[in-house]
Amino acid sequence: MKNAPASQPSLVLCELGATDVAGLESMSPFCLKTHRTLKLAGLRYTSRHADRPDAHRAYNATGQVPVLLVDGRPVADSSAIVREAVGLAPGALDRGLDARALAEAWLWEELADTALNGFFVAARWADDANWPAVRDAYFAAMPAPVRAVVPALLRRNVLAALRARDVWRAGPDACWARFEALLDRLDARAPAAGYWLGAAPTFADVALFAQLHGLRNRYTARQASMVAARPSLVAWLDRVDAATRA
Ligand SMILES: N[C@@H](CCC(=O)N[C@@H](CS)C(=O)NCC(=O)O)C(=O)O
Repeated sequence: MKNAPASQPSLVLCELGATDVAGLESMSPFCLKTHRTLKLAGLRYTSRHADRPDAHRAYNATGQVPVLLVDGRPVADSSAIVREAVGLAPGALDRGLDARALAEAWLWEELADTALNGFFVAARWADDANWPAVRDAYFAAMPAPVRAVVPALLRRNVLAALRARDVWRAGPDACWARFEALLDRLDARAPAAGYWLGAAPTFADVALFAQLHGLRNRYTARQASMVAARPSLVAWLDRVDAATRA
């Protein structure tokens, strides 16, 4: 905990359950981003798990996770949590960044949370090859009669949202061609050594990592192999993983 501030408030991360994937703290990329942000910042925290995101609605009117309770005060939205963590552990998440690089770090964070996340959601919910395993993992706790109906209805809503986001509107082939083109550019941009914006990892690394690393498991095997085909990107992802895991 080399970055740990001398004293810190109590931090409770309201999130979903643990996963059955080794080294993956959450199936939610935004919760994964929050775990790795807090770890990189050297901040101690505990988790409060729930089966559904809206179980934490008392702390976040949108019904989404993550929410971080800071001495009991709810901070909802992973980007707001990053800003909070930057304030709690000065320098730990934006080390070495001047004003221009700091602005760029937020732009990368935005790309991760919006563009990359669209493909992430499509991989989990829209890709027919992945859906059966994703459905079984997400809805295992649901009673069988409800499980026969509700996941399909939720999937229909998520697909409608993905079409509205222009992720799925032109169909699967166009979606995955765009994803591969984006991966190619990220692979070409990935640093040969060090981290996305320099020698030290920053919140930009963590945000990009969360949306890409969260795909590198059996639930999204097709997209995992797309990422695996980009060696510079994979080497950087592994460095970020090592730097933010402890
Ligand atoms: N902008 C939010 C997005 C959070 C988000 O999409 N969380 C998902 C889980 S990965 C969720 O709660 N989904 C349920 C919903 O949107 O109703 C953030 O950065 O925290």
